[in-house]
Amino acid sequence: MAEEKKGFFKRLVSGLTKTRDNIVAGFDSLFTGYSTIDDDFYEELEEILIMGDIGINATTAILERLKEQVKIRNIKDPRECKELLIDTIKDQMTVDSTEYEFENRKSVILVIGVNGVGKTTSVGKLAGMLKDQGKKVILGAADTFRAAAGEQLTQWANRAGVEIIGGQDGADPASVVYDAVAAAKARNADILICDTAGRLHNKKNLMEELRKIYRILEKEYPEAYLETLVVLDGTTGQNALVQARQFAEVANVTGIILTKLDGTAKGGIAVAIQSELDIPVKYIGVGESIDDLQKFDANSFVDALFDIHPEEN
Ligand SMILES: Nc1nc2c(ncn2[C@@H]2O[C@H](COP(=O)(O)OP(=O)(O)OP(=O)(O)O)[C@@H](O)[C@H]2O)c(=O)[nH]1
Ligand SMILES: [Mg+2]
Repeated sequence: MAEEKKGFFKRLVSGLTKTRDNIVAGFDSLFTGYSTIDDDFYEELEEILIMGDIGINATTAILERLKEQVKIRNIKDPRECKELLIDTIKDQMTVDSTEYEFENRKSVILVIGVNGVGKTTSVGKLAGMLKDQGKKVILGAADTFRAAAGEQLTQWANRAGVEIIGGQDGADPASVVYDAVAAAKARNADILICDTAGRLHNKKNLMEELRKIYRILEKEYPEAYLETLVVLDGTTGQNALVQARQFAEVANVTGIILTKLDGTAKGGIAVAIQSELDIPVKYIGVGESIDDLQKFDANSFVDALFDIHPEEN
């Protein structure tokens, strides 16, 4: 690579440009356009938040909190509200560090989601990240449905420098998980990450498949902590919420990986997911290469959204 790749925060800032144009531009005219903080001001703010995919629950919570603080601090100038708003959004999105417990324990991460959202890519990136932390990682190629899914994951395993346990196309995904668990135990792996096939359109099959996988994990690997991450495509906006809800109905979803935040106008969905579903966004993806995934951090996400660190640009 001729030019050194930009840091993650910078990639996030540039990735969120369209989202920023979508939401934050409205804020700026709001904060400078009003001379007093009145009902009209709040109404316009509400509209901007909802139009920015932030969701009804989060919008309501953010507004309540803001109104309360404006009163307590006796703020009169709308311009003084901006920082308060930023802090309120951050509070709304903060993920407890205990949510990453699985990174420090013997665990299995099951990665699920609909077609093409970035499951396999995220599994590869996650493997690279955890390996860099000194963990022994094994991948389970439990997508035996789509042709060449195993090959794609093998390439990621090579990039990350981790071992992969694969099945043949058409094999039973649960039997791949069985083999992967046996390998994880034999090699004393810290983390087993299982890729799965993307298909929600057939809910009954998916439920059946997940139930079988969970049963194997429970029986063969009870000592491992189980983390189920749903991958959502950040460019799909409200649709991502619908998908997350559907997966939460069939699996014990413990977190979200939100991908493709590079170049979407709908990044506000990251705020919505947490408050609408009460499931934390644990990782975000901002590109197609191995270092384009990071733990979600509310502070840097909101700072990137508002482009708060101009000195780093
Ligand atoms: N720009 C961008 N592209 C991404 C990101 N994550 C994944 N992709 C791309 O999205 C496409 C689909 O990614 P996959 O990882 O194959 O998705 P999948 O969910 O495993 O797909 P299926 O297994 O077919 O259901 C690929 O072209 C990836 O490179 C991201 O964060 N940003
Ligand atoms: Mg895949």
